[in-house]
Amino acid sequence: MSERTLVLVKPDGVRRGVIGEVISRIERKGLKIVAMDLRTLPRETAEAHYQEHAAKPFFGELVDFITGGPLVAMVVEGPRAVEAFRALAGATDPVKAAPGTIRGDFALEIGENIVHGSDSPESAEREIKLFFPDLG
Ligand code: DGI
Repeated sequence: MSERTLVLVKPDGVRRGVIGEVISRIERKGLKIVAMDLRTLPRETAEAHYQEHAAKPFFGELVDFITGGPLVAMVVEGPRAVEAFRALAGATDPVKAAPGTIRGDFALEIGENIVHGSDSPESAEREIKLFFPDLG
């Protein structure tokens, strides 16, 4: 059974020029991109997206960062897409992320870890509605 997940190439990934690299890894894995665009997030969308971190000390920094430049948002589909993309992304802390993963290969700082992938099918549904309200 197919599942969907929300993937972001965050502003650091766009600045670093790794959009193609991320897309290529998604495609090589056999996952399918079913929606995609480049956009700069309004603060309200960023705050809603990261609502589970609203009380954390790094929340302000996180919202500044994610709204600080264009990002690529996409909906990725495939069997166990949520887990499959998180495996491609690697651990949240890029120093701990295994080499061969996106974060393991391209990042060093937790606040600039290149990509986002939904952490559960429930989060994916909420995030896809937030980013792509017109997607059926
Ligand atoms: O789902 P993940 O992106 O792997 O991780 P998460 O949902 O725990 O955290 C969301 C984002 O918040 C993460 O990609 C980077 C940022 N973050 C998490 N922990 C810290 C952090 N940013 C800073 N500056 N400091 C943190 O401790």
